[in-house]
Amino acid sequence: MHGLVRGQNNPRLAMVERLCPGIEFAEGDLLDQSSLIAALETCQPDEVYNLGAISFVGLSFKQASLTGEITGLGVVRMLDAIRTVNSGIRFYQASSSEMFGKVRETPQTESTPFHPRSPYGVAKVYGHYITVNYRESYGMYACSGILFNHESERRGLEFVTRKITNAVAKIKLGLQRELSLGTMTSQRDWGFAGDYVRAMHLMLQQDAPDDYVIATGETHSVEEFCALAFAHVGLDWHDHVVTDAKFMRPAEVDLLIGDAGKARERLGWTTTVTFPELVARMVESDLAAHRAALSQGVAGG
Ligand code: G4F
Repeated sequence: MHGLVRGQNNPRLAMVERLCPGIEFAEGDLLDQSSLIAALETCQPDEVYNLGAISFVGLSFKQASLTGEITGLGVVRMLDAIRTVNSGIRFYQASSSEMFGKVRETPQTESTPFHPRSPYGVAKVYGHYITVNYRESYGMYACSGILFNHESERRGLEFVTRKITNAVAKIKLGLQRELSLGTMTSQRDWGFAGDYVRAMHLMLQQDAPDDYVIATGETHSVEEFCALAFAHVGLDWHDHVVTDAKFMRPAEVDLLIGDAGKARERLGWTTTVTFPELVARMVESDLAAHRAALSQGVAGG
């Protein structure tokens, strides 16, 4: 297994090496076509998983054209690199439920029309359709996984789930007093990232390439996530959560809920972690990390 590393002295490299020992790394950047070709020539992979993106929706509003370059055009650069080096390489594109945006039907399926609500969502629609187009035009084994929100204790602190569980742990341990959030009414179909990675792999092991929705089929609001996370440590979220307009977005995706029936039927894919289990494992992980930092006299993030 090889990972693509971007930039000079990338600070995330050490973290990935620690979490996933045994991975080899190649340098490359989704903005630089020739670097992708060189990386593929070096690694000679059978499969390529393109998860590279500016993936934080909030940031995409502030850096819209860069998001288009990386999250959107980065996909065609990778597809062209594959065609140049070995068109037999199987390709997975990380498409997103953000493409559904202002949803046209509920639940969302592979045939639900897109109506993205952010520069990120718009760029992902391009990535999705260029993947479909290269499959149809050049016969490539290219799949698009339309993944709904997938979370774990490894989630970045900028995303709402980890922001909440990290704050819950710090509040419980007396390291923080309150938590500022944006829109509390947004509803998301939150699943466990490990289950979703299994789905990505399954997509590339089939006889023919296709596109699949990956989701739990349940939706919960940010408020519900907060309520469960605070309750897990015996606290009431009403006592600690405040709203701050600076975390609200120029346009919001109000409700997402996916129908993964096709993936269940054709890939045999199912979820293994329920919503309450997901919240609990994330809170427990942040509690353990902050307790460990406290015992070593270090303040955690
Ligand atoms: O955690 P979020 O930032 O995730 P979002 O926007 O749903 O996107 C994530 O899931 C997508 C899959 O559908 C991925 F494609 C994408 O890359 C990313 O992984 O926000 C979830 C909801 C939003 O409605 C947001 O407005 O939570 C709301 N929210 C409320 N307060 C907040 C906050 N989001 C963040 N990040 N921070 C807040 O303080």
